[in-house]
Amino acid sequence: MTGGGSRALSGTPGRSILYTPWDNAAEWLAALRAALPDRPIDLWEGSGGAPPGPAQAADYDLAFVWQAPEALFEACRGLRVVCSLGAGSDHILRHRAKLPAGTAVLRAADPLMADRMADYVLAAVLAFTQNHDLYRRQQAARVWQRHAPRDATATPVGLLGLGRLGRRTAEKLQAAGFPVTAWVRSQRAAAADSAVPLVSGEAALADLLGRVRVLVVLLPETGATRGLIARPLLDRLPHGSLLVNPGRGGLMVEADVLSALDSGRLAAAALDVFETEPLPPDNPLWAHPAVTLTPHSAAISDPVSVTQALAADLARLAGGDRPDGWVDMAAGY
Ligand code: NDP
Ligand code: OXD
Repeated sequence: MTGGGSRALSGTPGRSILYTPWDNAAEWLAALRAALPDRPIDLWEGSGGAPPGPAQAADYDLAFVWQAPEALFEACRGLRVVCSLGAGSDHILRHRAKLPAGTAVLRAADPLMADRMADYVLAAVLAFTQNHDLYRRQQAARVWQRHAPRDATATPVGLLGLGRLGRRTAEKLQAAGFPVTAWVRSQRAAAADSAVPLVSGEAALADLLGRVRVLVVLLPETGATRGLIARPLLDRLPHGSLLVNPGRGGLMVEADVLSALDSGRLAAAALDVFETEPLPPDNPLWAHPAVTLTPHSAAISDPVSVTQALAADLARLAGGDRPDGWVDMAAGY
């Protein structure tokens, strides 16, 4: 299972390269050096490092990246393991043709990130059931008028994806009283997760959509999920539903989400991810009154917590065990 990755990481540690477009590259470097004290780690150009020469680039066997440029994968021909600084791996897999054969891809399997995501979703769902948007508008107009909340037990939630983040999210929603049903690719998790009813397949998804009031999207973006959140699917939701998408922008057709909002099919949408990020200033989602928009910040990666999770997974990989953040290249997540 671990293939070239486990061979590469046993024996003398090689050099590693770090690429992050975020403004805290120094924090990431310090966290990685603390978590992997035996490994020399350099910063790629653009993260504050100097451009490596071709010989130096070929020396890197391990990369830590978020949204790295293609040039990094073209130059680093000795890579055996590529680690995502986030939970998603799509930003690496889009360069898969450039990865040396047998390269292992790991993503951050960090419990703190799962908690952050669960809090983001719970906050969005509670804002909907507690009429926060309506009261904010009333406050601006100095209107004193009460509205009954939607009770949690009467607000069924459909959760697309029950992976590491989805599981924690389901737990927090259930603890708050929301009935949750999850849609997954296979039924293989069913036995291990009797606490959350699971469905899979297109017919079950169509049926689920008719029964929920809130749709939460926590899927990876793959060939099978891209563009899924589009008009045919949204039209199955009851009028006045809530869409929460912290999964990926490419999962939804933005024009369809806008038209579902305008028609009232969706009463509100909490969106954290977009087809183009940063979201262009002229995108109509910015100004839509029923949209709560955040800048891909639902589960921000914490440098210390993420690097500790990755270091633990690299040790598993070196020992021949399956890492928690193992990415199945065939499945695409
Ligand atoms: P996992 O890989 O752990 O889980 C993915 C889930 O999606 C699994 O339950 C899987 O089903 C399901 N799935 C995948 N493909 C399909 C399909 N074709 N049909 C139905 N279900 C499918 O992911 P995580 O929970 O860790 O994260 C989910 C996503 O959240 C990430 O991929 C990333 O895009 C996004 N994310 C966003 C962040 C943000 O700040 N906005 C932060 C971190 C992640 P099965 O159980 O059968 O395998
Ligand atoms: C992601 C992340 O995968 O921020 O989106 O970790």
